[in-house]
Amino acid sequence: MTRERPPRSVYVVLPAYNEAGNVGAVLKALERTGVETGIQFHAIVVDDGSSDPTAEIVRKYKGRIPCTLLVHAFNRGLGATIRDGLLKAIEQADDGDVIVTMDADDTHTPGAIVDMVAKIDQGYDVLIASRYQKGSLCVGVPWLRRFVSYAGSLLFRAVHPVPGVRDFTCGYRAYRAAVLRQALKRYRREFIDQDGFQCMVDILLKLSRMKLRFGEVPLVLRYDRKGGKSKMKLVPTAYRTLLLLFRRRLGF
Ligand SMILES: Nc1nc2c(ncn2[C@@H]2O[C@H](COP(=O)(O)OP(=O)(O)O)[C@@H](O)[C@H]2O)c(=O)[nH]1
Ligand SMILES: [Mg+2]
Repeated sequence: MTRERPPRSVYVVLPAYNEAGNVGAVLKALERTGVETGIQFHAIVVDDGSSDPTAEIVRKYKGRIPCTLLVHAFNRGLGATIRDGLLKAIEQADDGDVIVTMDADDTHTPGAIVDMVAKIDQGYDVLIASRYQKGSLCVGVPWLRRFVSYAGSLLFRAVHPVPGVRDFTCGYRAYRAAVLRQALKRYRREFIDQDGFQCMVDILLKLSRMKLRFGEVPLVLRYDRKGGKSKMKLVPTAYRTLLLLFRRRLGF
């Protein structure tokens, strides 16, 4: 007789700043993927002081997919948003659950979640949807952005290698919930203490000091579907990320 795997939930943290035009499509895609795969999704949307009706759109989807909505009274930036979303996910998840972070702009397709969850079942702890794996596809990404990202990847691999990781900056990831809980115990308030987009790199570098198994799955990035401009400011983010890389390499 085959033993049934106990039901496991996947908590999806969605940082959202003025994503009223996109977040509904993301929640719909999660709902559809849940029906197709049997994965129990629970969305955690953090509306970071949006001036558009992001929160209202999310409330409309609450009956269709289990969903927690956190709202910042004013715009606090991606670092604080990811922190609040991850803390809520860690609070709600069981150790055997999976916690995912994903953009709310409808450029990340949920298929990668299915691949990442399968890898977690194989024994991996942290998975990245990577632009640098066979089978990845990036549609509509401006060339300068591609170039800076790739240069960053090469630099990270040379200066602060993490076995199994090529894409250090992509925010689309899956973590075994127990691992994030462990990291929170180890680092406490310092676990997620970077303000801007560099918070994602920082989380990865901190986790790399723990004995964990890292892996990647191919990313399909549909930048052509992005409604509105990127909120990531390339030059300041690249500068802060570089600074962080060298600080962490030197051990502080
Ligand atoms: N909370 C918060 N989220 C943000 C902010 N800026 C961007 N985001 C969200 O972070 C994710 C990444 O931003 P995005 O514009 O897609 O950057 P890109 O994918 O790097 O071009 C999206 O889900 C945004 O809604 C911000 O100031 N605060
Ligand atoms: Mg995006």
